[in-house]
Amino acid sequence: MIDLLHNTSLNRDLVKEGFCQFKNDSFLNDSFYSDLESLVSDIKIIEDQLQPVGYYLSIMHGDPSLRNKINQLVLKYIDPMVDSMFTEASVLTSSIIIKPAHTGRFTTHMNWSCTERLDHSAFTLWIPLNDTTSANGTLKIFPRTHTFFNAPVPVNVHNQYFAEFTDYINTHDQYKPIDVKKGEVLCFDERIVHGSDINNTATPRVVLQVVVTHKPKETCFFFTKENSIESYEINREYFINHGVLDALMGFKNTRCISENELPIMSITKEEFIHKLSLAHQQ
Ligand SMILES: O=C(O)CCC(=O)C(=O)O
Repeated sequence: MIDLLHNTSLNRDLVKEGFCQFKNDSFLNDSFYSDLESLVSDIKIIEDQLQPVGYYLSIMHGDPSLRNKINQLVLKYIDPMVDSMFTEASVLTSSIIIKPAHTGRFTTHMNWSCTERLDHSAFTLWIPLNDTTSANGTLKIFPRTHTFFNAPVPVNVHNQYFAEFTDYINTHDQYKPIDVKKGEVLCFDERIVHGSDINNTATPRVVLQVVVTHKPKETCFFFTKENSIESYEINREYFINHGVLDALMGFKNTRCISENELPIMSITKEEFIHKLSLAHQQ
């Protein structure tokens, strides 16, 4: 089994289930949470930013100075935490997610691939500022789905792979909300099928989301164009300066590294069910 994490039982969960929960470690102290709270209190959400999705992401809606401040916070508290959690990993990017009261559904999706080699994985560390449950739209994860797609996930089609049978996934009894308390860290493979429902409480749900890559020094995003798939150079500075809007608008500010024939990127409901049964036999 590949060694991603120092903690062997969490490593087993991450490799097998595609996610794990750091519950009893005191990685994050009070000053981290008060610094995060003070950054969040400076964010003034403009109503238009919430359209059409209903949530705020600093990587999309914030400006470079805010993203730089978040990066400073991550450098101070999260980079050392990543070093003590992972055998070999580094932070690629971070974002504050705010789901205001009574809004903010994330459609079921996989995250964008950010590594050229498929055997070099990437993970999200999902760090809530307040306890999250199904009441305020905590993260929902479909365990063991992280190995279903053997091709990079491009930024422009990441939620289209199972568009034909999203209802089946959304109502599946294994696709479950995960309760995460303030002080805990949920870690999941970027390829896992996940999403979340709206925040049904009157209090905003706030999360620091940090993407880490295991091993690779070269990180990239993928984009599909007609019959080809292109990869573009990205790094920590790129996300601070340009956020993800540049990527969504066709990568004006970075370099194309490669262009290849488009791999097959869809899956049928039958294939999904088959892969799920194989994943449960292991
Ligand atoms: O915060 C959420 O509800 C969803 C976040 C998400 O999709 C992600 O971190 O990849």
